[in-house]
Amino acid sequence: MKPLRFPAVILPLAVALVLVPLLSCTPGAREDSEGTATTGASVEASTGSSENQATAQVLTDAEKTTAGTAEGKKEAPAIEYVSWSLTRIDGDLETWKDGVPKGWFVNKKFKDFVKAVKKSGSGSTAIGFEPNGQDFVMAVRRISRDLSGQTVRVKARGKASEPNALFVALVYESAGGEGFHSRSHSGNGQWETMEFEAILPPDIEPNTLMIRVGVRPTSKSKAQADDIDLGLKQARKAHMIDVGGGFDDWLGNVPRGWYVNPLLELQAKRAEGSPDGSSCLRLMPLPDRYVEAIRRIYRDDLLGRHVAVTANVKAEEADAFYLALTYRLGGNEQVITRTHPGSKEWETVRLDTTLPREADAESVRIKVGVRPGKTAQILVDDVRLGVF
Ligand SMILES: [Ca+2]
Ligand SMILES: [Ca+2]
Repeated sequence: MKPLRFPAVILPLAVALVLVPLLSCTPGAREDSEGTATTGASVEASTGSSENQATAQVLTDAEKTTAGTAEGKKEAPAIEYVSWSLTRIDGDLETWKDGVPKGWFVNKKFKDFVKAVKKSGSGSTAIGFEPNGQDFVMAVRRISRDLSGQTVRVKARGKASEPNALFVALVYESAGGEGFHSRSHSGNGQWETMEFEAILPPDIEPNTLMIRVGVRPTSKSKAQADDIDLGLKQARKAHMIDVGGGFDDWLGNVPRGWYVNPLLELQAKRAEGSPDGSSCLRLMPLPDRYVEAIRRIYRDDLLGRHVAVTANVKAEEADAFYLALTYRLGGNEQVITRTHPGSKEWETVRLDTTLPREADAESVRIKVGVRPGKTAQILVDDVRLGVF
């Protein structure tokens, strides 16, 4: 537990209680297409003083937890971070010897049907296949590493002008028989990525796992492939930090630990209808104001770390809801946002980012809100913060 910052809190809180809080509209962030943006200092100016009331609440929560009164609280499942570590399989196909790409095997009888081809423009080399009318004309890469029990992802770029002609496949033998996973090219005549994931059984026979890329016997026209890769799934579980994102515990009109501009409390209310039967936060849009709930995160052990924020959200309009993580860096407000597609379904909205070491630790906030000019209500539940 990090030490409580009473001196930093009490003074602004006292100021906030004496002065009428500056209740101007909470501005939203300007965003670029990547969903990240920098806003001016106006965000801080408009929400700063009154928000410290929420700060006091955060500290109350911290004290309660220390005192052991948080018993019976549901432990939120950890957020996972999935990455794919690539296994070397010489999938770039740039080096050829005796008519075969390095590291790959091509049956001698396909010698006239498999060729190195220069891709137009890029200058790199791909593999070209010509159907022979009776065989699977293909190149094979044997995977000697034991990948039993792993989740893998196979990707290949391909160009073909017939559906189901060009394919990339993963095959193996295990106690359960032969395993086979594949993806075919759409046949649209363009370069596209063929990709699939497979969970491998725990008992793959040694040296039976292989990737095959080629054309089926039924195909009629030439096809090409390149950039074949094999990724191993790595899933890391986050250390979870409680942000009171269940919206089941309210203090008056405000979810405990969160700040809502008092003028907008009617727009951010407790509601039922969460998939797990619990309470949630209902956001009602306004024509000309952002309506949002803000959670300040008072920790300095997040700086320099990868953090992920998720929220379970139901929205009817695209781009109406936003989940944001904001912090100050060098005097500028940094904003990372993600939106809900407006599918009318509960969906997990997730953002990932790395907080810079130089960021102001006390400026980190999670925001859930609805943009101005929208009409339909938004339900939000289960806001979670994980650090990796
Ligand atoms: Ca290549
Ligand atoms: Ca809830």
